[in-house]
Amino acid sequence: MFTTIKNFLGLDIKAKKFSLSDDPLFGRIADAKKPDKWVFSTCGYCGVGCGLYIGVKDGKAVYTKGNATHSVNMGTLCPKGLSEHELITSSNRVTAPLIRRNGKLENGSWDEAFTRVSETFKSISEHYGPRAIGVLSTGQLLTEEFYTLGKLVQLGLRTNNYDGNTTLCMASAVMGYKQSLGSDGPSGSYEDFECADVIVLVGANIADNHPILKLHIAKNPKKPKIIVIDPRKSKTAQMADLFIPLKPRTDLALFNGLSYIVLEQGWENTEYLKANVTGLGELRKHLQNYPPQEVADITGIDVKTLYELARLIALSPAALTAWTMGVNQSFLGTDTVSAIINLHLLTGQIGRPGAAPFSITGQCNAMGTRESGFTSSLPGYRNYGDVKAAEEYARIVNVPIDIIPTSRGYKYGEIIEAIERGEIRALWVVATNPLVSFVDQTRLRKALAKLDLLVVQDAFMSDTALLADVVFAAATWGEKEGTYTNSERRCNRANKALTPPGIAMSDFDIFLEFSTYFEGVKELIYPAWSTPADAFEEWKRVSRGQLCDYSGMSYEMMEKYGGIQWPCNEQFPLGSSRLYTPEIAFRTYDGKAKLLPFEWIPLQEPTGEQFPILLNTGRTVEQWHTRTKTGDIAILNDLAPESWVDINPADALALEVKSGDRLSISSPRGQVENIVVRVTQTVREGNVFVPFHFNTQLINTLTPSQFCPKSGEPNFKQCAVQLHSQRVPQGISYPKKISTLELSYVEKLEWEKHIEKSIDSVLKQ
Ligand SMILES: Nc1nc2c(c(=O)[nH]1)N[C@H]1C(S)=C(S)[C@@H](COP(=O)(O)OP(=O)(O)OC[C@H]3O[C@@H](n4cnc5c(=O)[nH]c(N)nc54)[C@H](O)[C@@H]3O)O[C@H]1N2
Ligand SMILES: Nc1nc2c(c(=O)[nH]1)N[C@H]1C(S)=C(S)[C@@H](COP(=O)(O)OP(=O)(O)OC[C@H]3O[C@@H](n4cnc5c(=O)[nH]c(N)nc54)[C@H](O)[C@@H]3O)O[C@H]1N2
Ligand code: SF4
Ligand SMILES: [Mo]
Repeated sequence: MFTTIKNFLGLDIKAKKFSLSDDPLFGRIADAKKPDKWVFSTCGYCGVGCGLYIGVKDGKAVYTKGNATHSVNMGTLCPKGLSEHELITSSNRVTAPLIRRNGKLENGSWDEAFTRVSETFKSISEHYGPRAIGVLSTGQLLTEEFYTLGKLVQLGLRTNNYDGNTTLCMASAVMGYKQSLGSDGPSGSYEDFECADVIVLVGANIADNHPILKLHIAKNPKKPKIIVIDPRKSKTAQMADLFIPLKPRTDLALFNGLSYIVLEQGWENTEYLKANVTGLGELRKHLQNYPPQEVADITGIDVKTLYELARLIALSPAALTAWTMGVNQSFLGTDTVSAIINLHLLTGQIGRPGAAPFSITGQCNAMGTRESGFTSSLPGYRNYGDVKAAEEYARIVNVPIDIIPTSRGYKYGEIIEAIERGEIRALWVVATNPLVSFVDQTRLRKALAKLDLLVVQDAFMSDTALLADVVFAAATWGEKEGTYTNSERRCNRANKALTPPGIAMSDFDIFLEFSTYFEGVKELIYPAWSTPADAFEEWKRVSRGQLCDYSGMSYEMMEKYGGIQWPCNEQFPLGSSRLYTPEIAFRTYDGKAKLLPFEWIPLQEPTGEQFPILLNTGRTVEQWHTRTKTGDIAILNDLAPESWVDINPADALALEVKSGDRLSISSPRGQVENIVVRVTQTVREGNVFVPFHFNTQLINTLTPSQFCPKSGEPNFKQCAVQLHSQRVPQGISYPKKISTLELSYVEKLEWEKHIEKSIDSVLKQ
C-alpha cells in the first residue's frame, strides 16, 4: 500500500502507492468517481490564469482538468491547479457566520452578523467620521465582487481608507507603470514569450510560482536566451542561459547602469524615442552617476557581463523583461519598475511582438482589483483628483458627484498605523490573512487588538478570522461565478459548479445583502442588481473608452475563446494582445511615455554585527500563501509540510549544522524558532531564504515596517537577522576571516571542497 519517496529536503517519507494494475477495484473506483458534468472555469490560484474544467459528481467536485484548447495552458495545470477541487472540502471551511460572544466565536445567523457589524459601523461613523472604518481586501475575488465591494466601501460606507493585499504584491508595478506610461496596465502578452529573442526574468521565480508560463517559452522556435536576475539561484535561475546573481536590492542601479551603456554605445532606438518618448536629456544627465565600474561595484556583476546584458536587450530583434516580487517588494519598488521601463523605451523594446516590459501578476485576479477596485484609482484607471474623470464616473453610474472620493485614503501600512493611533476603529478584512502575510507581526497583532470591531470575511478559518469579532462565511472558488483577469489582461470566466457549504454565501451576495443594512445604500449603488452579471454590465460601461476597455466582452465570448484580452471594443472586437502599438497611445497628457531619472540608495536596514545575515523570503510551488487553501490538500502539503531555511555551506559550517537540523532566526523585531535547515549553494554566504507560508514558523515576525514611499509596498525581501543553532547559540560573528565572495573562482572551488569535508566531519561527530 505504501512506498517511500523523497520530500523537499531529500528525506524519505512514506506515500500511498498507486498502481492501476495492482488494484482490481480500479475500474469500479474510476467509474464511481466519473463526473456527471464538467464545468468550464479558470484557476483561482495564481495570475497565470489557466483554463480548466471542474468535474462534478453528485454535487461534489471530484476532479480538475486542464482545458486542452485554452491558449494559456494548453491542457496542462500545475500541482495546485490539478488538486484545486480538493480545497472545497477542506476541514477548515467556515460554513456559517460566526459571532464572538463572551470571548468565544459561535455560529450565528446572517441577520445577527450583519446587524452587529452595521450597527457598530454606523455608531463609529457617527462619533469619529466614516474614515474611522478601514477595509482591507484582496486580489482573489472575482472582478464583479471587487467592483461591488469598492462601491459599497467608497460610495456606501464613505470611507476611502480602503486598500488590500495587492499593496503587498503588485502596487509598485502599478505606480511604476503610472509614472512612466501614464496608466497602469501590463503591455505584453504570453505570446511574447513565444516570439522574443531574449527573455529577462527579474526577481521572478516562475518555475515555482508561475510554472505554466514555462510552456510558452518552450514553444518559442527561436530558442530564446533566458537571463535570470536574482540574488538566489532559484529553480528558475537553474534553467537560465545567463544567471545574474546580483547583490540583493541593487536592481535599480543595475538597470540605470544598463541604460548608461545603451546610450554610451549608441544602442538607443532614436526613431522610437523621437516619436514616442520625452525626458531623454534629463535621463542622460542623471545616468552619468551610473558608469559601468560603479554599477559593477554596487551590484557585484562584472563590467563585461553588464555590457553583454545591455547588448542582448538593446540589439536583439525582440526583448522581453518580466518581473515579479524581487522587484516590486522593495522600498525602491516603484522606481525600479520605472528603471526597467526606461531601458525598454530607450531601446524601443515595447509594443511589438516579443518586446515588452511585463509585470507578471501574483494572484488570480490582481488585475481585476487594479482596474475596478476603487483602491489605487477610481474604477477604470481613473485617477483620484481628476475632476473630469470623477464627473464621468458619477454620470455613468448615476450617483451624485459629491460622494465620489477625491483622494486616495491610507495605504495598507498606513491603515495599520491609523489603527495604532486610534484613528481607525473598525476594520473589515476581506479574503486576505494579514496575521501571516503582513510585516512585523507582533506590532500588527497589538494594533488589531486595539480595534473596537474586527470583521473578517473568509471561506476558511484563517489566522485573522480566529481573532475576529464577526466572521462573514464566504463561498469560495467553484461555488460562485464571475471573471478573473490574468497577467496578460485576459479576462476569463469562472463558473459556479457547486453550492456553498452550510449557509455560506458568495462574496457578491454578502455585499449586496449587507448593503441593505444601511439606509438607501442598495437603492443608490446597486439599483436592480441581483446577480454578478449586473455588476459586469455596469463595469463594461464604466471601462468603456478607458485603457482597460471591457465594453466589447461578454461571458459567452470568454467561454468560446478561452478569455479575451482588454482592450476589447469596436476597434478590437476580439481584444488586443498588447498595448502601446501604433494604434494604442500612452495615457499621458501628451501621449508620450516618460523617461524618468531615479537614484539607487542602499538598504535601509543593512546587516551589522548583531544581525549579520540577510533574510530573503518567498514561496514554493506546493503551497499557496498562508496555506488556508493548500494546507489541507495531502498531495501538496506532504511535499512541503513545514518551513525551512536555505543556508549556504559556509554559514552552515560556522553554525555547525547540517540539512535536517533546526535553527532559530532573530531580527530586531522578534525570533522564530525551530526551522529545518537545508544546506545549499543556491543562496550566497551571509544570505538565507525562508518561505513565508507557515504560521508555525511565522517569518513575518521578523520582517520590517519599511515601505516604498510611492506604492506603499513592503520591503519583504531583505531583513537583517541572526541565526542561532544548538551548537552555536550566539550565532555567526562577522566579518569572518574568509568570505567566498572575495575568492577567485578556482580558490572558491577549493573552498567549497574544504567546506564539504568540514561538514562531513561535523556529521560524523
Ligand atoms: N506556488 C505558489 N505560486 C504562487 C504564489 C504562492 O504563494 N505559491 N503566490 C502568487 C503571488 S500572489 C505572487 S505575488 C507571485 C510571486 O512570484 P515570485 O515573485 O516569483 O515569488 P517570490 O518567491 O516571492 O520571489 C521571487 C524571487 O525574487 C528574488 N529576490 C529577492 N530579492 C531580490 C532582489 O533584490 N532582486 C531581485 N532581482 N530578485 C530578488 C527571490 O530570491 C525569489 O527567487 O507568485 C504567485 N504564485
Ligand atoms: N515575507 C513575505 N510576506 C509576504 C510575501 C512575501 O513574498 N514575503 N508576499 C506578499 C504577497 S505578494 C501577497 S499577494 C500576500 C498574500 O497574503 P494573503 O492575502 O494574506 O494570503 P492568502 O492566504 O491568499 O489569503 C487569502 C485569504 O482569502 C481566503 N479566501 C479564499 N477564497 C476566498 C473567497 O472566495 N472569498 C473570501 N472572502 N475569502 C477567500 C483564504 O482563506 C485566505 O484567508 O502575502 C504577502 N506577504
Ligand atoms: S500555473 Fe497558476 S493558474 Fe495555472 S494551474 Fe498553476 S496555480 Fe493555477
Ligand atoms: Mo502577491
